[in-house]
Amino acid sequence: MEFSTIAIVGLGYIGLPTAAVIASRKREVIGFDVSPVVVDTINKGAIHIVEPELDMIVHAAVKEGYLRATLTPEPSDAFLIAVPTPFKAEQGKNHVPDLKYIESAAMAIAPVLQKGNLVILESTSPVGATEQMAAWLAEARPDLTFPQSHGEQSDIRIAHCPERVLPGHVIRELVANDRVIGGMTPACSEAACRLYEIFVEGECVTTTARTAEMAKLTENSFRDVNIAFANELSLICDKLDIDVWELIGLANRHPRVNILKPGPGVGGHCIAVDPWFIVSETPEQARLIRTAREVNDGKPQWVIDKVKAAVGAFLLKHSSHTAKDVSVALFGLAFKPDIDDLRESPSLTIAQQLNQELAGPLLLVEPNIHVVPGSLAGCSLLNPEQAMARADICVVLVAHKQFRGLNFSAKSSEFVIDVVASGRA
Ligand code: SAJ
Repeated sequence: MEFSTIAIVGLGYIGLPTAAVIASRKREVIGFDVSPVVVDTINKGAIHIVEPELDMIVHAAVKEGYLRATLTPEPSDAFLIAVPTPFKAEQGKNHVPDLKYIESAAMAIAPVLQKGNLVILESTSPVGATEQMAAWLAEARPDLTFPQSHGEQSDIRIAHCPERVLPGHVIRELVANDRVIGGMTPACSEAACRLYEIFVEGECVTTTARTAEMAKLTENSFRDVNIAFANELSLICDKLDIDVWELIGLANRHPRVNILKPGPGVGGHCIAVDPWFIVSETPEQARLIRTAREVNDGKPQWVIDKVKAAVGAFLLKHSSHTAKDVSVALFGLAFKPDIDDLRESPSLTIAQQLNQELAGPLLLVEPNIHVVPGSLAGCSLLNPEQAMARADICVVLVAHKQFRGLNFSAKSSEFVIDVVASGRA
């Protein structure tokens, strides 16, 4: 199977880097997105997201004519769908996945599908989503045959190949990571392998579409459960007056123990979301996975309670002060170290809630942003030294490199809450 033209549907955090990397291998790539701003930006050779190295690769690919973006899908040899899979808004509390963007993507490409095309779903999806997408395509194009009805003889090949790249390292991981290729039939897997071999240096391992869907959910659930273990230990150690970081360091000296790091909670758009796709389909079986989500989701409130208790202790020690006089500095707002991404950040949630509940000033330190987020309007954005000088209570929420070695020793230890042990990094 030859792929001279490849369409990427959805030019976000996964679609755009994938489009750019394929284009850098000198294939014609047509990126399709519903946002005119995104399409215009890319056609100018620029990017709308923050990801190291991506700007250079997109710029070169557009300039050399291998990558262009469009608002309307065009006929191609392969279609790679990388759109979001959020929760259903009306059932947000039940965490039911919403396939509406996959459905729209399928409907958008259906009119231009041709015999011999390959369609790949890359979006992280609940088990069964690829079969559902195939059903929507078949309904829209009764003149073509699909794997669910015609097996190996189908006109259209369909596979699920989940993305697994780490934000901040996307360009390297897109090329280096192994890929799980879940074809609806072996011929579908074979076709998808041929496509990924254009740019992937890792191994392409084939399986079924359903197993590939579950593999991706499993990877992120594994990490979530392991982070929950560390977060639960931090609560236990706090009660028992044991230093959790020392404890983890000691336990990790065992050759078969590798405990992850506690923190303010789990953020981002993947690990805090994907495990629910398993829970929502198998609620009775997925007990550990659900509990891990609950443990991690409960951590921001634990931090908030700690800060409020420290404010109370400060007032007891300083009888001339009122709650309005006590200033709290938060070090870090991003969802993980050394990035500027605040979306779904537990530290941002903590900041927003403290901003509502504390009477005194809230000082923010986030070296990766230059403007205070709208939801924290009125708070000051300071550098670490300014915040340390002005704050009565310091709370370190993210282990950004700029916070390494900060010396809080001038403050009484009960007024320094270092959730990520930045002082030891
Ligand atoms: N975190 C901790 N303690 C740790 C490690 C992480 O509290 O020891 C927190 C981080 O601070 C952050 C959250 O977990 O809030 C998630 O960060 P992360 O670096 O673990 O992962 P993501 O969300 O940036 O990317 C994950 C990756 N999945 C796995 O490592 C299994 C990535 O490979 C996936 O492609 C990505 O999800 C995705 O798109 O699904």
